[in-house]
Order: sequence, then structure tokens, then C-alpha cells
Amino acid sequence: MKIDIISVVPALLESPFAHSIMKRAKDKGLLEVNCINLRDHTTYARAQVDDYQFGGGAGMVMMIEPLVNAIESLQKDTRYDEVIFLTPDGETFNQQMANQLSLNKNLLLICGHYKGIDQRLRDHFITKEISIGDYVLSGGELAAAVLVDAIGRLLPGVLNDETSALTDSFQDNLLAPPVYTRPVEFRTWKVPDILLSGNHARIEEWRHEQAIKHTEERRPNLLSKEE
Ligand code: 6GU
Repeated sequence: MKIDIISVVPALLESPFAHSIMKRAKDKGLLEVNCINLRDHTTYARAQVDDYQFGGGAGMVMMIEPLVNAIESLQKDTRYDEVIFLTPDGETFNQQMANQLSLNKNLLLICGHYKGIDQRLRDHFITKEISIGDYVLSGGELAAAVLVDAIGRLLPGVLNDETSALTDSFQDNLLAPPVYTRPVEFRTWKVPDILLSGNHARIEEWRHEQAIKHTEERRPNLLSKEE
């Protein structure tokens, strides 16, 4: 999969994909992430990309022209399955959306800044608007990094243990059960006996019960969700 990201602060996107699982995905050629500096596509003086909003009011708005220049220049080489605008008023991101997006070949992410982007870009170029939660970030970059991470780790071959994404929290609308590792006992706190029993059927049953209990306690709304 290829993910291109248009940003005014591309430096914010360097480190998130340079380590750990994202790095491995890139090294294996399973995920390509390119960051495009919006300022390289403006024709305005001093690399200007934003301006005052018509009608007045505080906050600058990202201009349509540099964004369209950037998008259309990228579209010469790539047919995007989705052109996604990261914005706090978008659809709230969740695991199901990550699963769906992971099936695409080419994604273009656009990071907003300031008061937002000119509405005409949203009307004519954007195919999806996504938020990562009900709080406001100073720009879309960290949200884009969240999307790329959540999507990237789902690509076949990225995780070492192919089954491990399937047992994540949320994958079946359940939170993950508790996990333990060595030592068996630490300051009198013991690992549950069942996990040491070697009885895999009973262990799976226990994990499922724990997942349900954990979900009931913390996120009961998940249990009433469909599928
Ligand atoms: Cl996608 N962008 C910004 N600026 N703030 C956010 C967000 C996105 N999602 C939640 N808050």
C-alpha cells in the first residue's frame, strides 16, 4: 500500500514511521509513506498557503490553490482510492474504518492546520473526512500518523505473528483479555493457574470470558454494537 501525506509541517511525520513495526512494514516493501510539503506547491509569495477568512473572524484558512496544485501533481502518477482530510469534524476513526482502509492500494491524506481548509476543496476533492477523537489537535499530522499506524499494521505480512491483529482489542468489539509473562510469581502476585495449565481449549474459554468481563466493566457500549 502507498500512503501520500500532504502537510505544512512534514517534519512532524518523520519519526512516527521510522521505527518499530512501521519501519519494518516499509523495509519489507509492504507500506510506502511519502510526505509532501504543501509549501512546495504554492505559487504565492513567501510560500504562503493560508489567508484570512472571508466574512471575518479569527483564524487563517488554508487556501484551495496550493492544495489543488499538490493533489493534481500527485494524481499524475497515482490513482487514489480515497482522498482523506484529517479534521476534528470528520467521522470518528475506529478499528472498523482501519480494517476497511487497509484494503486500499493508494491513499492520500491531507493534514489541516489553522482554522481549516477552504470549503471548496472539501466539496470537490475530498472523498472522506476523518477525526481521531473528540478533542482538538493543532494540526492533522498526529492524526495522520495514527491512521497510518492503525492501517499499516493490518497489512498482510507486517506483523510477525499473523494472527496477532485478530486478537487485538476492538477487532470483535471486545477489549483484549489480560496477559502475563514471567515470572510466575512476583511479590506474592501470581499468574492465573489456568494460563499455566496447558489446556488450550480452556485457556481460550477463559480469555473470552475475561474479554467480556473487561468490556462490560470499561466499555459496555461495545457489547451492544452490531457484528
Ligand atoms: Cl484529524 N485534526 C485535528 N486538528 N484535531 C483533531 C483531529 C484531527 N482529530 C481529533 N482532533
